[in-house]
Amino acid sequence: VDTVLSSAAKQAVIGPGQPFCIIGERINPTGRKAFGAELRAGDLSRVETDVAQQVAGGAMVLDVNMGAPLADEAELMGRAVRLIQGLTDLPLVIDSSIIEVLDAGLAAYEGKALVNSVTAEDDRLEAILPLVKKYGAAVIGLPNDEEEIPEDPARRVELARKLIDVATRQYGIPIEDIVIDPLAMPVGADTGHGIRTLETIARLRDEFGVNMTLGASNVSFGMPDRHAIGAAFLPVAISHGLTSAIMDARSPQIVRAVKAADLLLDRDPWGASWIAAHRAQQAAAQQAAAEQAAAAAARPSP
Ligand code: THG
Repeated sequence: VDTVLSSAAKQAVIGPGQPFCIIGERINPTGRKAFGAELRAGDLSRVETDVAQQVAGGAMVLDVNMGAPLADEAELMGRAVRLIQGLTDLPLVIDSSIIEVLDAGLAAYEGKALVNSVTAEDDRLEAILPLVKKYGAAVIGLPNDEEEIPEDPARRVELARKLIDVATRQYGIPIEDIVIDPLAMPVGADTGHGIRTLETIARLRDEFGVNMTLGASNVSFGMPDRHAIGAAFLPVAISHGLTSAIMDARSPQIVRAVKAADLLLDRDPWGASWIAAHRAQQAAAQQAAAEQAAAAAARPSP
């Protein structure tokens, strides 16, 4: 099944036969002190560079999270969504654990957004799924409940089943608009986390055929050389059935690993995208060299 997101002018499609969907994680104050302070002061100026860098890096969708402690998150989310829509036509993910913030983001958004996220807790499902339905959005489901974030892949699959059942039967949300997060956790905290995530991905694909996304940077958190870990994890996860990730789209190492996986798994017919990206890079390098040579020639010789 394909999950189709849209902005006013553009679509992004998440699906098992599609190129892997790169969702840029960067518009998020987590781990960014200066950005958090700016958000508390109502200053969104840094978002402009964040958008530009992620678009240049190959993001196909952008995640927007305004979760800075003590900030007016709902007001910021509404403003951020309006601002970003003026900077790019990539579809957006509205990322918050607060219902009013999701509502503010959806109200400001023109198109079909991806709501990030709802858990399998009854009160969360009852509060968030009506919003998803009202705005005709798609939604990310996290397979945890009031009791636990389960370690066991089989338990994650059961909670995903609950999420999918409630969303489709009680709220009439089509299965293609449900994206399940198999839960990615730091291998630095427990080296068993990676394999549990991968097993969950394979089971979710076989059981429901749903689209999936996860926070790819979570996996490498606290470890050195994070990009190398991301570049190894994502192709493996993709071959298990992962169809999108919230990830660092500014990292050529990670983005190229994903593009190579598309090529190897026959999601880049004739390798056209792989070759086109290489040619564009060569052309950019040639252009830069020519400009440098012209600048040197224009300088008076000593
Ligand atoms: N699942 C879903 N949504 C999510 C997550 C998930 N949204 C939030 C998060 N996890 C994914 N987004 C990020 C954003 C940033 C980072 C990690 C995940 C990150 N940032 C650097 C850091 O903290 O070291 C910033 C460092 C810097 O620039 O200074 O790691 O799992 N559904």
